[in-house]
Amino acid sequence: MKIEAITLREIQMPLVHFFETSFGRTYERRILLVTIHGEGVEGWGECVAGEDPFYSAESVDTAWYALEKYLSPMLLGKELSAGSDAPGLLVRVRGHRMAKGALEDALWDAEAQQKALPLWKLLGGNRREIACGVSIGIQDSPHQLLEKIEGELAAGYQRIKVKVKPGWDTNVLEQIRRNWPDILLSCDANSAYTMHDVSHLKSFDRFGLLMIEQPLWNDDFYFHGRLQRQIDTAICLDEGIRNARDAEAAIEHGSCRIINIKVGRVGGFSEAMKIHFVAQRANIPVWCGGMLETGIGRSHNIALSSLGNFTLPGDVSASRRYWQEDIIDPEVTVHRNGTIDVPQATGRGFAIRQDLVDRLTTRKLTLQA
Ligand code: OSB
Ligand code: MG
Repeated sequence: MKIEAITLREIQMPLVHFFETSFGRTYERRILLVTIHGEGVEGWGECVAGEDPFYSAESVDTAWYALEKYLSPMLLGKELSAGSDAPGLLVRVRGHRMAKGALEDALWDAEAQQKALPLWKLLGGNRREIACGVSIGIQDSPHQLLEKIEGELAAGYQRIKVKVKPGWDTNVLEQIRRNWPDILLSCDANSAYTMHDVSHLKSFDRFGLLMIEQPLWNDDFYFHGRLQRQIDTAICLDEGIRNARDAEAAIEHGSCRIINIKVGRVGGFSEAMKIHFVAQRANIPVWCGGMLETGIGRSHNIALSSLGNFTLPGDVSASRRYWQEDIIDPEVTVHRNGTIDVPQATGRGFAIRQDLVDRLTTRKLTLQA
């Protein structure tokens, strides 16, 4: 497919409920969307960078800059046969993985349409449905958190993950376990602890958690290995895994027993799949993380989650948990047994609500070949 034009666009969408992690609270998302135009096909990608550089160094604005000045020009006018062509063409740019991921995923999205294949099939997936969990942010009070958990369990979600930080951890986990001793429960610290907290983290073992996600520094796996040898709870790395090399090194070093794969964090589907296979060969289960995506990123996450080693419930959940109205049709819904159907239609399997996208757009730039 010849890349004729690339459109960058920023949309603004308020969250149904604020989302708070150890690094801050978000009420409204600013989201960068990428559209690749070529030979009558439109491929869409969503950049998962946040409004601020708090989860990683990237933000909406750094991604826009990288996409406008460097990454889009590297693809414009090129004759590309597949989404997997993108990483090689973008390799000269260091970092900016979320920006690259948006572009590469748009290309896979276009490729699936052009080949009239469902995206998940193009990626090599084989699941008909994916298992879903939810990530629940820090609330104003533990009571509010318990109410939220009750609602999500009633909706059928298979695993509850709560955000933790010093001061909002063992106290809330204690209360959760008192109410629900047997549910699949995990926690995510987004790097809120240090090696001074080892004995505190060790005390989480009593909660029988499925995992503790990224307890230490965002760029570390050396000390996570040291921590993993001192606690029974499985460590899951999120921020710390940037690529398949990291995954291999982290596994070899014993830094984690589980990996969270986010397609944007690692720079696109090609790298996400590599990580999936590295983990599979080492018997390390993976699951698909979320970044408060609109339906576009969400549909891509569903496709990725259909691969064989995504054996744990992910953070990919229903559109209505995030948005009053999602920008895809139909929106993503979850069955009472906590699963999402993998769509059988070609491409991403969800149509773009173009009118709604246009109404939400706050800036837009089309780059021509
Ligand atoms: O660490 O997984 C994370 C959201 C924003 C940034 C980082 C994370 C998250 C989530 C939310 O946990 C997952 C979701 O529901 O999309
Ligand atoms: Mg995380």
